[in-house]
Amino acid sequence: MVDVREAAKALAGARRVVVFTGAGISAESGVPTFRDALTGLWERYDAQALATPQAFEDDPDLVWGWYEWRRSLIRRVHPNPGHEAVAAIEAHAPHALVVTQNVDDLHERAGSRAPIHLHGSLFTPRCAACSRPAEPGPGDEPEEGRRLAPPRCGCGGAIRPGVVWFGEALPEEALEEAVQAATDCDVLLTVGTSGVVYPAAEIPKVASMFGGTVIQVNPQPTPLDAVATINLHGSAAVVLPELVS
Ligand code: BJW
Ligand code: ZN
Repeated sequence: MVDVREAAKALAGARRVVVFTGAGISAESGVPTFRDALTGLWERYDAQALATPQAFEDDPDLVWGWYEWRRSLIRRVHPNPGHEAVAAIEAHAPHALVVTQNVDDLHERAGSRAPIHLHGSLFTPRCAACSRPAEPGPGDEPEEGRRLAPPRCGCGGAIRPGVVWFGEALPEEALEEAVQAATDCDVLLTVGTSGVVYPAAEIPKVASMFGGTVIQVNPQPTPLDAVATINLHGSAAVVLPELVS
């Protein structure tokens, strides 16, 4: 409670704020976190192995089916009070930037202006061969656990999800903007990330190194506990609204 008040005060007094989010912020909307993603009929697969260029090359129908299933799930869910509190923080701070690792669009749907998507988006497919953007399509609503052949580009290449897989570079401008904002910020609020995927996990560390106050919201311990000035152990949809009320 004391920590929540201290965190709310730090946020209210900050000129420059970065909100850095991971899968945990969307959990209470009904989106499984990345490390919990393979439940139900996807259970026998390993998310870390599916989210690679190699997996798409080896079995495009399996990987495309997984992503289309996730995209159809995102379409059916709604932003939660955590996303809404982030949009409120953004509206109140003189300078605020939302940096998300998430590939869903729930920040946008909650009213965040232009969140940076460090790991891309489920809604920006492109050709795996020529990189030309493709239409996200009406959504084939594949059944859970089902393979689905990816559409083809005019060049003959397979359409792939517009996400950043393991071993791929993050979008350069997005990463630079996020690192610059972390360098300059008074407060960085990190929410619902396990903090184990790099280079994204450097961002709270950069903020701390350059003198920013780091506030973490997560029900579980993470490696970022060591970096955070204030650790709020709770869920995003409960704790974040308390920071803006
Ligand atoms: C709640 C909650 C509630 C639950 N409220 N909280 C340095 C050291 C070691 C390895 C590396 C390194 N640098 C690079 C690497 C390799 C690799 C890496 O980091 N590997 C580690 C796993 C060891 N990184 C890469 O490969 C990156 N690329 C790269 O480095 O390229 C180099 C290069 C340069 C130039 C040219 C070419 C190459 C790319 C990383 C891309 C990551 N992509 C993914 C998949 C995206 C698509 C998809 O979704 O399928 O992004 S992986 C996955 O992890 C996804 C997420 O954005 C990301 C982070 O996960 P996140 O968001 O933290 O989720 P979870 O599930 O891990 O955690 C959820 C958290 O929420 C938990 O803490 C819960 O407690 C909490 N929670 N309910 C609040 N209600
Ligand atoms: Zn093409």
